[in-house]
Amino acid sequence: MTILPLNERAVLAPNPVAKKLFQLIHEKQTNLCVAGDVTRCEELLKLAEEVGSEICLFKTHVDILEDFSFAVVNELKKIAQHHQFFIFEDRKFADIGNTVLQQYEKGIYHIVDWADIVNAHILPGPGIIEGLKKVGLPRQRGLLLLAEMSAFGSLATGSYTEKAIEWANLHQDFVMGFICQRKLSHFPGFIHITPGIQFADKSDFLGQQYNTPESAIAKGSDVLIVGRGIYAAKNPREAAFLYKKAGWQAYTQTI
Ligand code: S5P
Repeated sequence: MTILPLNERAVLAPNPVAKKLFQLIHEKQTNLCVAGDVTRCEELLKLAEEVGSEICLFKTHVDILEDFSFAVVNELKKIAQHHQFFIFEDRKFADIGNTVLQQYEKGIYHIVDWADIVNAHILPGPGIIEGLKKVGLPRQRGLLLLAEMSAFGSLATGSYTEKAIEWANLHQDFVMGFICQRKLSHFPGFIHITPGIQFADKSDFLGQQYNTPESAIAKGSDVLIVGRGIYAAKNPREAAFLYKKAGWQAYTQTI
């Protein structure tokens, strides 16, 4: 199989964030996403600043921040602008269209105001995509569908995964790709983003299962999400550099 270069995939991507993300990965030469799963705003901003030069995406779980205030997202946006990366709020929406639309736009977090990318489970049916799209598309945002999960015993397999691909195809303007464990679609405009990455592939004893950067890329992933492998490392900046290097080298061997 021939894999198109990222700048050509940027041209083919219908979603505006996917387009910019492919181009950024190509120019910055990094397919690394750091999961900033820390619980204090100061730690989150410090981590973003430390790893910013090595990443294309910074993934947040804004609802685990114990001292959340809107200032943190404003600061994060400044860091993202300075270091050139996109912000992905890992909200994993999972309700009916009318509810997720409000969760995306309203509440404490006003996610659509600052997150370039969010993700959603497809369990409630295609209405979840339509609800999020109403709010996100006019703001030029992108949606990733959770087509597979990294955790042991995940039910997102088989026909469930197939449905995610089918509904993504119907909403290519807003759905930019998948959270998955391998390449799912041969449409080059979709991006495949894979969590559960560590150099030492093992488990965390709470169901998480890890692949190495090399094995995830060999299975067709485009972007690798690393959480504890980086933020829990003695030196997160150095760890991010090493994961970036491994991910990028593995990618360049595929083209
Ligand atoms: O299937 C999934 C989907 C996601 S988004 N498995 C995951 O682990 N994630 C997220 O990726 C998870 O919520 C966490 O933020 C990150 C993995 O963290 P790590 O510390 O295990 O690398």
